[in-house]
Formats: sequence, structure tokens, C-alpha cells
Amino acid sequence: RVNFSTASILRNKLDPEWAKLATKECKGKDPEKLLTWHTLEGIDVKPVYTAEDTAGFEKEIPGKFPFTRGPYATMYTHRPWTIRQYAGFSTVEESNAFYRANLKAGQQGLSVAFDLATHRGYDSDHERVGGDVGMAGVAIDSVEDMKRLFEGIDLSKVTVSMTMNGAVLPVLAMYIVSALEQGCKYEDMRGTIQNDILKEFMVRNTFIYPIEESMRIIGDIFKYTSEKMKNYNSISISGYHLQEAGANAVLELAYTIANGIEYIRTGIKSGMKVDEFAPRLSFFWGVGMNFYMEIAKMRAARRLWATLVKEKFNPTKENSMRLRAHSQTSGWSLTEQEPFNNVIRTTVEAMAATLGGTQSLHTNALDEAIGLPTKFSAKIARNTQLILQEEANIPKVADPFAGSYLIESLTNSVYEEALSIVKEIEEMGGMSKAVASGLPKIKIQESAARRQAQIDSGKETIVGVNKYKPEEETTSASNEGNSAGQQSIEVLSINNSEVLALQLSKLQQLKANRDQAAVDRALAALEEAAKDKSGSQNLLELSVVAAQARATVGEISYALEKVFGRYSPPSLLVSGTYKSEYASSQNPGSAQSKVDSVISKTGEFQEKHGRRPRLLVVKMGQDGHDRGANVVASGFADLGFDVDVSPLFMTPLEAAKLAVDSDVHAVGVSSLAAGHKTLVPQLIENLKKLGVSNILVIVGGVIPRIDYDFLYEHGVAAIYGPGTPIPDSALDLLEKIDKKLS
Ligand code: 2CP
Repeated sequence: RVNFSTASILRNKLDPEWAKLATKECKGKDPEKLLTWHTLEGIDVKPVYTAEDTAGFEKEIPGKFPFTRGPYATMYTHRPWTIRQYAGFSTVEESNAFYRANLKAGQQGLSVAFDLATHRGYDSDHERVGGDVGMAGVAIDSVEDMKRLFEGIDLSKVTVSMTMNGAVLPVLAMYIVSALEQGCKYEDMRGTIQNDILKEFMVRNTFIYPIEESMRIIGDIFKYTSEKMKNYNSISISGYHLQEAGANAVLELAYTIANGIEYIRTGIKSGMKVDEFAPRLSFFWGVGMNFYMEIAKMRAARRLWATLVKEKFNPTKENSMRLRAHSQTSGWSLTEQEPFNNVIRTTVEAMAATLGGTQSLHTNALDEAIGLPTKFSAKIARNTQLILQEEANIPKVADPFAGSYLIESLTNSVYEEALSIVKEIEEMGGMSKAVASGLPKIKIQESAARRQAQIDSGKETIVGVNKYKPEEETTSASNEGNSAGQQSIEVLSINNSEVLALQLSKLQQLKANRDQAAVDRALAALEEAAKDKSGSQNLLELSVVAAQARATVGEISYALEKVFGRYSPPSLLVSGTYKSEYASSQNPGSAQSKVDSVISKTGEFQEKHGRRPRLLVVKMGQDGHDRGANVVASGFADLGFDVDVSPLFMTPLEAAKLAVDSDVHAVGVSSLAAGHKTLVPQLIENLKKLGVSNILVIVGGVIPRIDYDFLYEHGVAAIYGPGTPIPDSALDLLEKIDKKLS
């Protein structure tokens, strides 16, 4: 197929005839130095590509090994990608109405977002989850909730994807029972369960049990679905979250493929042959603004997966090597400022995803950096896909970028770079071991800190944020949309206490009406099976029995937790990357950088107050999205602050006690899952109860403008929204602490 060594040599050369012309245009300067684009992936992209760059490439067709050009021969000409919008919020009744309306309006598949309480295996009445119930997804406690979620939706016709990892057993079991009770047969259940626990340990943090036990659960799911639900995708191996956490395209690709290899080993370990389950493994990519790179990544991914699966596992079925993927446009690329720009960003990203050959796509709504999507913004996001499918003619040709000098060459470079990272992970003994060592997490954090420094220093442009800032900002208005000016946009807000009250009463009713003895028997059987290290009993099969008996998400999860324990991750933080990348992103000879000036101010602070400014960065509730918290923590540390990072999943009381014990000047709350209005006031209340009045509370993350006054009224000292450069927030906080101490 590809002669890699020739391609590598050619990659760094410019066509001599072109170089001559370019040198003239560049007025004598070296065009290679002037124009070569050094990407975050460490790949040098030349200013022009010619036939020389693709010399040595063999011709390929879509639908055939190594599938670079697509998993199907006809691709979208036969069947366009599935328009599958990820959604779920508040109660099952509200989410069900939203799904039905969307399906009627052109959406083709469902993708369910569960609330964080459900993700972490807690019922809504658990003491740790009050602020999370119904906020960043729909609240599910039992099979009765699940049945209501899909009421009026024929599960033998509509494919349903469920983003669930930690509490995968009860949630998948409840879906199966709901489908069966609807009259759907096992073989007609079509859809996908995310079930990718390795990336949870790397970045997303909605694990429950330790790695080994979590992998056993995955093996049981592969086994159960491959025997009974033959058309069901048993996993969605997800790079998306790695990209959202800061991984560049090559890291995202490499770690995802390395995870996939580990999952194949898991399936084989649980007694199956590769061909029995590999055809139903699926993938999930994040697609950001790096247009060419994203297309190349998706093509390289298919080639890399096919090549490695063939080499390592020797399957007999072609489908075992075929990579099919869902994609989602990047949430991280969306900005709070000028949110209408997000429509354009999402369109560009959706084009990259579809030109790269995705099988299914979610396009983000324009307001996702501000809050939950509204009906209005969800409609625009859906229509973006319909327009690409039905107006722009994208589906008319399979793999239209094939043969492009640039894209073929870039596909090759991405492949090579990712392959060397996969080899590194394999040399460590595979991804479970690598994850346990913390290496992937650190590498992703480094990549995130580097990118943040490039944005803060202005090397990477974000229109409307660090360049072309508008004079008048667009702001979010109330959920009724009674905007103060033309520029305002609506945001959707969820009444957490109403959802919570409803879930509590449903739970009470459920428990009053079920056969408690049957529930107890089912839970005891699960616990016993978990204890049996030989794994002879399938945990999903037993979870289905428990769900049928109306055991709850929390009860099923706890039956296993009693045996497996609940995993608590170590806190890891990179150091020095932000500062050094910021320095190297600056133009040589530029005046003292903002970073240097903050560092000298923290030095002055230390002289004046006898110690450095001390900040505790906390994550409260079940919100495990910690990219922002980690980037801010390592950035502030590089600027001269003493920084403590709390464990994940703190209650407000635990966070307050930690702040007091650590003797900090300020607590920085990072909130990305809409829990801020409940959790932040509780934190301030608890600090007061502990008799502390001099610790400042600051907030960052996804906070709608409309909530700012609410938070200030409850005692918040500052709110730093997305797009605030780290040196700016650091300086502001430093001044506030100084004022407080003085
Ligand atoms: C498709 N088919 C074709 C062709 N194209 N047949 C012949 N010729 C063609 N050109 C067939 C397929 O073989 C399949 O049938 C059926 O049509 C559907 O196609 P598909 O490609 O399987 O599409 P799909 O059903 O939409 O499935 C796509 C994926 C699946 C990627 C395989 O895993 C999926 O939908 N994933 C979505 C994951 C998701 O939504 N994640 C959201 C995460 P057969 O089935 O009979 O073969 S949101 C996460 C957030 C961000 C979070 O975590 O917080």
C-alpha cells in the first residue's frame, strides 16, 4: 500500500520549481522556514504538496482492507451517515418529548445523555448527588424510568446510543428490559453502549470500580451481546473525550487504538474468538477545527486499526478489522463570547467529519459553552447536518479527498506518528498497565497546557476571543429569552430541586410496590458472582434479572461495589509546560510577557505576606470533567501560586474542610456540569459554618451569564468564564487576595 520510508523522506522536501517561485514571492526569504506549519501533533505541514509526496502509495478502494477510504464500498452514496444528536436532561418525561420532536424533525438516531448521578451508580436520593440530579443529562433510577424514556419510540426501529461507562451494567440491563417489555427481540436491538472505561481512567472520570474489575465487566458485556444481541455495538471506543481533555489528533488516535487493542484482549480473555465480537466494536472521534488534520486522522485511524488487528489477532472476518465511527464536533472549540460563531465552527467540523467518512454524527449546538442546548439551538445543529446531507451534496461521492497530495501525505504522517505511540503503550504491557502508570493522563495534560499557552499568547487565533474582539459582547439571557438586547441568546435552565423531588417520589413508589424478596435475591446473586474470581457467572445477565425485579441503578451498582470497592484516582499535575510553551509562542524580542509580569507580582506578594498566594482548585459533585481544572491548576502553579487540587467528587462540606485544612487564600471551583447554583452556595455556607471568612471563592467553567448575579449575591468573589487567559485571572485573583489580606 504505502511505502512509508519514501513518503517520510519526501515529506520534508519542497518541490524545487515551486520553491524558486516562492522564494521570489517571499522576497528572498526561505519559503520553507516562512510557511511551514508546525502542528501541535509535531507534524510539519509544508506550504505545498505535489505528486512527489504521494509517490509510493498504492491505489485503494473504499470497503476493502485496510479501509483507509471507508468501511463500506458505497459509503454515503448508498446510506448517508446517521444524524444522531446527543441529548438528555431533567426528567424522563421531558427528555422523551425532546427525542420524539427531534425524530419527527429529521434526526435519525438517538444518543442518550444520563445525569452524573446515574453515571456514577448512585440513585437520586444518595447524599452525594443532590446537585447533579437531572442537570447534565436525564435522571434514571430504575427500569420504570428507562421505559418512560423510550415511550412511543420503537426500539426495534430506532438505533439508540447510550453514553454510559461506570454504571454500564444497570443501565444496559434496564435498556434491555425496557426493549423486551416493549416487545422488541434481542436480535432487533440495535444501538451502541459507550462502555469504554479505559478512557474514563485517563480523562473523563465516570468510573466506579478499579481497572481490573471494570475490564471484567466489559468482557461480560461483549460475551452477552455477541451471543444474544448480535446487531448491537458492544462498545464505542472513544477518542472524543481525549481530544476534549486536550489531546492533539495523533494522541487521540493512538490512545484510542491502543484502548481498542486492549479491549480485544479482554474479549479473548473472557473466552471468545476475535471474530465473535470484533465486528461489533465501534469508535468515536472528536472533530475540532484543525480541518485537514481531522480528515487525515479519520482515514489514518481506519488503516491503523485494520493493520494492527490483522497483525495481532489474525481474524478471518473482514468486518473484524473494519473501523466504524461516530463523531462529535468539538465542544471545546466553542466559545462563550460571540456564540453565533459557534455555528460556523460546528459546520466546518461537521464537514471534516463527513469528508473523513464518519458513520454517525452529532453536531454541537451554538450555546453549549454557555449551558444546555435549547430547542432553537438544537434545531440549528440538526439542520447543519441536514443541509450538508441534502443541499451540499457531500454524500454523493465516497472519500472525496482520496488522492489529494496533502491529505494522502498527512494521512500517512498521522498514521506513522500514532503507530509509534501505540508501540510505546504496547511495550508498557498494554493500555491497562499504561493507564495505571498515569502516563497517558500526563501526556494529555501536557498537550492541553501547551495548547492553552498558545491561545493565551495569541499564537493560536480564536476569533472573537483572543483576536477580533467585538465592542459589544453577546450575552446569555434568561430561559424565557427576554433579552436585554438583540445580541442576547436564550439558555435553558433546569430546576434541579423539582427533578430531585420527582425522582425521590418515584423511587419511594417503586420500592413500595416491588417484590422485595426477589430484589434481595437478585442483588445477592450479583454480589456472589462478583466474588467469584473465575468469572463463571455473567454480570450483565444477572443485572438483567435484577433490573427485571425493579432493583435500582444504585442498588445494582452497590451490590458490586461491596466486592470491588469504589476507585479513587491519584491526583496528577504537569508542571512547567504552560510557562515554557507561552515563552516559546511569543515573538522574539517582545516586551515582558504577561506571564513574566504575573510571576514577578506573585514574588512581590510573597515578600509582602510571607508566603505565596495559595489556591485550592476543587471539583464538586459528580462532575469529573477536569481538563479546565488541571490546566488552570498547572498554569497558576507556573505563575508562582501554591496550588492544591482536590480529589474529584467532593461534597461542598468536604471541599470547605479541605480549604480550611490546606490554609488557602482562595478556593477555585471548576464547574462544567451545571451544578454551580446548588453546590457553590453550599460551599460558601459550609465555609461560614467552619468559622472562616477570609477565604475567597472563585468560579470557572461553563457558567451562563444569567447566573453571575446569583453567584455574586451568594458571596462569589470572581467568575472567570471560558476564554479568560490564565495570566489575566491569576493577576485579578492576586489583587483580590492582597486586598482581602490588607
Ligand atoms: C451503512 N450500512 C450500509 C452502508 N452504510 N450498508 C451498505 N452500504 C452502505 N454504504 C448499514 C450498516 O452495515 C448497518 O447495518 C446500518 O446500515 C447502519 O449503519 P452504521 O454505519 O452501523 O450506522 P449506525 O447504526 O448509525 O452506527 C454507527 C456506529 C455506532 C458508529 C457503528 O456505534 C453509533 O451509532 N455510535 C454512536 C455513538 C454515540 O452516539 N456516541 C455519543 C457520545 P448493520 O448494523 O446490519 O451492519 S456523546 C458523548 C458525550 C460527549 C459524553 O461522553 O459526555
